[in-house]
Amino acid sequence: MRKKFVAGNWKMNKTAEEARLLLNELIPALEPFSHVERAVCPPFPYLMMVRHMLEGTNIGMGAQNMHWEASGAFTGEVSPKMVAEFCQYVILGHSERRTYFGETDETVNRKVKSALSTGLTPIVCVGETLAENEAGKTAEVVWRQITEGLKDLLPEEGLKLVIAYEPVWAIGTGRAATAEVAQSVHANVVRPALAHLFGQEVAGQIRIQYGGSVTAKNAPELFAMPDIDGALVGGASLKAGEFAAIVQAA
Ligand code: G2H
Repeated sequence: MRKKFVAGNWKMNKTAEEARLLLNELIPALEPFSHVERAVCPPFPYLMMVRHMLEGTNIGMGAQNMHWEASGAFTGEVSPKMVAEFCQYVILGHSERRTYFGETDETVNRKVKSALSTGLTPIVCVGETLAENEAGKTAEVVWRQITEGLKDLLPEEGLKLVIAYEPVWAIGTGRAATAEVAQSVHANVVRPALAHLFGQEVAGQIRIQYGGSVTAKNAPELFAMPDIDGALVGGASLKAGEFAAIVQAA
């Protein structure tokens, strides 16, 4: 049985004060739903503050990115160890990182390996663009992102992963994939690619989140699907009531 996992990706939003106010509302709102694994992923400067605020709760925290190297002359970067001092999770390979910051399957692979060896749980994002979708290339693109991004991992490492299927055309557009479309990609592409890498048994235990315009309205339908094991939520995670309603639906 895969425990549902809902994570809020705040992206580059909120001042420190706004983040504090959001959490003051969010923590009690999420408290009752401990049957769902839940986490927030704030911007780097707020990780320490949010860690303090989450103390004594069972709400987790993730970073939105990290470098693969342990330390060194990498101005502006944050190491896996720095992330692991505060976080349990790290989002890797988000499409915004791939589109605007040149991340590739190869850099995602390096980051995934570093995250795992530092004890972090990577949330690895995959998903096709609109043009790829319209060209009928969804399966090919997602298969490649998974098999290349997770290359050379052992099955026991595979077990520690979370995958987020986020079709790029659905991100921040208000146009979420239908539950049937997301279920079909999860069941027919993502899980078989994981089985190809790690075997059927491990693949059956890895959580696959859906991401892309998830709201309190569409969450129940999405979570009713057998291979949708939670969500990576962007815009709707910036409002306490809406994010709590999404968690409640899981
Ligand atoms: C996809 C998602 C969160 P949104 O990027 O990762 O964002 O829910 O705003 O589409």
